[in-house]
Amino acid sequence: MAGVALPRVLSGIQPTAGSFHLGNYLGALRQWVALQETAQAFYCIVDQHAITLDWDPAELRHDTLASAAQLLALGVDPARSTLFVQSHVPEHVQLSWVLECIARFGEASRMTQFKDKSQREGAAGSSVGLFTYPVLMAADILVYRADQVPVGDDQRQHLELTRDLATRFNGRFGDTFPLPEALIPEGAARIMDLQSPDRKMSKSLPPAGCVFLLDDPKVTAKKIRSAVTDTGREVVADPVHKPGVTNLLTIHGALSGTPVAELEERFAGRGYGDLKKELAAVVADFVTPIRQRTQELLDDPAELQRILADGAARARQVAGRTVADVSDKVGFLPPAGARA
Ligand code: ATP
Ligand code: LTN
Repeated sequence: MAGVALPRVLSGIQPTAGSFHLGNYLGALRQWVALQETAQAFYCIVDQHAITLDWDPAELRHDTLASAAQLLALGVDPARSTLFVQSHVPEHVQLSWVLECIARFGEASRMTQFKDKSQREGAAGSSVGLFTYPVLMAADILVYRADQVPVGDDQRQHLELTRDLATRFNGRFGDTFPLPEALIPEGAARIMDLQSPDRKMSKSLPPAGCVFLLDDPKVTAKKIRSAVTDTGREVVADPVHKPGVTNLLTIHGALSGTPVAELEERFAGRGYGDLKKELAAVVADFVTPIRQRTQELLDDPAELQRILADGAARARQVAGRTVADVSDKVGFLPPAGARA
């Protein structure tokens, strides 16, 4: 690879629960780990995005550390990737302000995630931060001039906004940002809730439908046993008529590395109960070492903080250069004594 620059990758995850779930892992985090081999990766725990909905400060602090521990346990390697906390790198917010001033109110209003997440309080009662959330996400990406962004399917629209903002900035101020591409996995881009298979698995829905990585495997087995399945008895993938069974097959296939067609053959003539039992075992095998490693890492919070501080220092070097360039291009007067 001598002489060939590695693509730059950035992604983020919110520390909004004590544990990540299978949707996060299969939709995004699994790609984070794989991409370390072929890219220069920046991975960010987006605590500033986590305060766009109501939050508890003590929980946020705990969940930020627990997120770092899980990412390391899943295989993010701080020697190869830059792992850090968003609020430790103030350049994200600095760039975000500039992008807010070139983003249009109309385009931000079209974001479907805002429409979904503002449903509870209504648009009028939601925070302005929830509204501008996608612009901060664009800044997370563009401040590293990232080429690729591994995310689940629900983030497609935010990536399009990011590309639109980058294009507009480049058009007005000269070539500054590459246009980042979303890397969305085939097959497992949208893992569905076990209780409501028409909705994506999410920590904001009731926990019965969400398989958390740090759940005790006995709890997970129960959630899988109670998963909503469909009428009929055949174990076949059919997203329209059998969304529940299809989701279980997708999770099994993605975790065990078995093509869904092969699973259908294996379960021919057997019922949903057999599929659920086997899936519970597959999930238990996967989470057991991760739960253990996460706990070991959480037992030494000082070491976790050291890894995050080191990551933030490395991230700031790159982000600082972008903000200096952007500040110059948009006409901010440099403070006296600042180095050119
Ligand atoms: P919430 O559902 O509460 O909004 P979240 O579970 O989506 O939160 P995020 O931090 O917003 O968590 O997402 C982290 C990553 O996980 C993103 O790349 C997102 O696309 C991906 N992701 C989240 N849920 C799923 C899912 N059900 N299937 C596939 N990918 C998902
Ligand atoms: N918006 C994303 C989380 C997120 C992100 C990012 C993902 C914040 N900043 C930058 C990729 C790149 C979400 O809700 N899942």
